[in-house]
Amino acid sequence: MATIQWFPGHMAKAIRQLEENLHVVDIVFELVDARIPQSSRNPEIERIIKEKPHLVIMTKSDLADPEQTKNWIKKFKAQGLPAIAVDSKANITTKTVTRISQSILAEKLDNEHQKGLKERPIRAITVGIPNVGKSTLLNRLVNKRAAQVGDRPGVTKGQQWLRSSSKLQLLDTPGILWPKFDDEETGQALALTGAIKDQRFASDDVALYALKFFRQYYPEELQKRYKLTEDDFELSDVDLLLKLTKQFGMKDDYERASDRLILDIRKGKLGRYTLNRTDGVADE
Ligand SMILES: Nc1nc2c(ncn2[C@@H]2O[C@H](COP(=O)(O)OP(=O)(O)O)[C@@H](O)[C@H]2O)c(=O)[nH]1
Ligand SMILES: [Mg+2]
Repeated sequence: MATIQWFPGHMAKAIRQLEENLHVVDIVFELVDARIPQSSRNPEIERIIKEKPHLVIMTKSDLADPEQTKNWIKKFKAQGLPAIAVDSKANITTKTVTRISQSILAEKLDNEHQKGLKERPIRAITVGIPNVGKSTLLNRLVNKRAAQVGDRPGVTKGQQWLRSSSKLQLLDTPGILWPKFDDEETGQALALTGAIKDQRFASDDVALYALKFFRQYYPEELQKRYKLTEDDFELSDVDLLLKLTKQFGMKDDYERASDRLILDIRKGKLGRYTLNRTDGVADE
């Protein structure tokens, strides 16, 4: 996938499209990466979707630290935001998403029922930054049948509703949000998980960030994977990276070694991890 360059014009257009689509849905599924529930959020989202019911779906939870995921769900709830964690590859995901959507919208659906309106499926749109897992979740929810259930007035031309079940249908075009990375740590967290591929983030900087992070939060995984000794843990991050470079048989090519370390982490070779720690997030 080509890197998306976000220019103000792109952003404005994406927001406009999303705002149009909001008129035809009952609920917004905001996708965030469970490993970086804060860094993968676009801070504008709440302002854009306003009063529309809103469910935070933490994707890739199979890669995230389960304890942290639980805490994140609590944190979102404390902010008045219902949140769930999913693995989009798992079958159960469709049922989970449908059930929680029904419970969030229970009052609205009940009211419609009281008024004698016919039962109808919940209409939803997925939104999120590139690579957060929008297409994967959509495919899971529509079970690849990608059933088109016809045009509806107000839907941007060319868009279709995809049927998930008799209870849920989704717009086929997700809303794309841009990541915001004006502080270094957010940028590095996005780069380490593969959310952004941007030359502004040099591999060795990302690798050093990763080493520092894993030494602090998951030292055993780091030790196991690279057979580190106690002395290795006394080294500076830079010296540890140089040691790993030699260990990988890459002489002094620490950039290549950085790429290897980053790939190992993305693939989960160092276990499940959450980069945005709940203990570091201020309660709101
Ligand atoms: N492990 C895991 N990988 C996922 C999950 N959801 C998406 N992915 C992977 O994340 C990458 C980006 O997913 P994609 O759906 O294309 O993201 P999009 O750009 O938001 O549409 C792909 O390699 C997916 O296989 C998930 O729940 N678990
Ligand atoms: Mg996609």
